[in-house]
Amino acid sequence: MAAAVTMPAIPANVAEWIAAFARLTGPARVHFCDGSEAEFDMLAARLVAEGKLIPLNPDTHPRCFLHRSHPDDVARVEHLTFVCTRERDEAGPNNQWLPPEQAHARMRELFSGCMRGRTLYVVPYVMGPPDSPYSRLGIELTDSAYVVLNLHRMTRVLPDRVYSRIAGGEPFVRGLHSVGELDPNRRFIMHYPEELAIESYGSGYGGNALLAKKCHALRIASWQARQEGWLAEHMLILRIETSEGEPYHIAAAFPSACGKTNLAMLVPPPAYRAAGWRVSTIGDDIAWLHPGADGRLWAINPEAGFFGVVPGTSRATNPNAMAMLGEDVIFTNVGLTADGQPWWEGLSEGVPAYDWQGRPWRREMGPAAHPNARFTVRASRCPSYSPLAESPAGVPIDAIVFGGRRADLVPLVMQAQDWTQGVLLGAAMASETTAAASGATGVLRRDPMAMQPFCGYHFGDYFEHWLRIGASLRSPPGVFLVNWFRRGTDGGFLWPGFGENIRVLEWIVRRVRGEVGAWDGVVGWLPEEGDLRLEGLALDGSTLSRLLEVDREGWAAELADIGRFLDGFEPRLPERLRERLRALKRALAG
Ligand code: SAT
Ligand code: MN
Repeated sequence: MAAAVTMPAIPANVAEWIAAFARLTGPARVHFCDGSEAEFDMLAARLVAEGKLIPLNPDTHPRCFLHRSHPDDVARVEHLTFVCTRERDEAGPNNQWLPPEQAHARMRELFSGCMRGRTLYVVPYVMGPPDSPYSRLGIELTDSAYVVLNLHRMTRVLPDRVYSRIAGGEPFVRGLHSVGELDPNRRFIMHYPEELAIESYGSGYGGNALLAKKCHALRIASWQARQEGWLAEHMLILRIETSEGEPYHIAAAFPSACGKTNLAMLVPPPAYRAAGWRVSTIGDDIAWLHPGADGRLWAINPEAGFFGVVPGTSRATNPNAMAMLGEDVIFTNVGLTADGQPWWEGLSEGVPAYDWQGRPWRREMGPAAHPNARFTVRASRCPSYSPLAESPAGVPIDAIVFGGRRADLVPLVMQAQDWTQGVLLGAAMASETTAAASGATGVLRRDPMAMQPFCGYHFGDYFEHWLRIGASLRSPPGVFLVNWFRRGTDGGFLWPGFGENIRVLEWIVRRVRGEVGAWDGVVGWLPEEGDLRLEGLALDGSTLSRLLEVDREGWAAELADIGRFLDGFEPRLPERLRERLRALKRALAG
């Protein structure tokens, strides 16, 4: 097995690491990725020949492909995901834990000989604009050409940059991945933050396999961020320009499949557009946030592409996404029409001929696309993508927004009264589970800062880190809580959502600018009547008051539950959060 002989520019530590993994896994050949379009085309053609990628109709969807994953491999698997630190307490009760030696031993056994007859791909990537001081390096070794194609679109595959920076002494995240046999009983995703290493076996799907995304840019990066004084967050980043042309930047955390992509690509309704409001997209999933020399918080998007949920995407819900889904897209687990077009629930045109597993589709079978079907596309294909996403310094964040899917209690919008309260509300976030992870959907669970599946260390330390970052900022962003998902007694959503969410963003911007007041709802500040612009919406008064009510009894029960939830992070829970929670309980009772 002659590994690491073809590219002389590879630093010795990288070459040794690749050679050791090749010795363990025994591939037939090693392919060093160059990140070029020619490489993409060559690998896509190879997968098409193997039947693992289906070219879509070239007239309607040029350069688009469909991939069908194994039916047992369609989402993240939190129960098989581990954070392996030397001390169990470092991983915290929010993570599954194994001692590193034990995890390495288990993975060595699985990896042993697993790539016989296969190609081992070496994918060196940069997370973040390559010239940004906040960018970070990683290399994924994988036996999946589908993973390589996805990394081509979602990261910056730049071997020269990566190898020369590593040769200069820069650390990099080491990702090892094999699809193995795609056997759910032989599947693990292990993280070793102390070693900047990831080992993943047995899945070819999404966050389990595209190690640059959740594994690197969130779990490992959150650990690095704590050491280095920044934050790695599960947040979209958007830029909003007011009718006066003033720009603001918002970072917003929502759990997976709760509308981050749609919000990041929001198209304002006609009246707002006519008045000059504009929204552009910097990122749809991950933000790396750094305190700047000016005392503000600055954000970069470490990714270069989107891995978005397909079902529900339409011209009505996300016209920007629809515009980018016509060309150069990898679809995973969507249905297919008779003339080779991708199809999913929510599209108004076309009918599926095949479901996501390739079975002839009939209405009785239910959805044709898997609910966690995804598109993979380069960010630059998005009409609302902002050139500022490539800015090495990033953008200054004016507001942080936390949001989840909650049928009741949490109002449409409220503002935390200060950073500490913002951290408390973020830590207490709860949301109904979605198809992005395996397991039951629609179950309410706590998901602090939308990071429950992604924080690479103890939540108690994480909350403390958030408080410390806030204290270090001279001009911290305002912190807001939103909920687009309140339901009425008939089960329907009370708020229209999508483009209309700009009405809430406008209020947030006006609050940040200090232009409007707010009433004190104890748990947060809420819009005064008339400050939330609602012209043109068919909302009756009672719906509006439901959307903006603070149900004191409901909140008293909620605060008690939050207290019990936070108890789980003792003794590392910051006393300041506990104090603030007590103060809120007293104020609510009084
Ligand atoms: O599968 S991923 O983890 O990449 C998508 C998500 O859950 O947000
Ligand atoms: Mn996500």
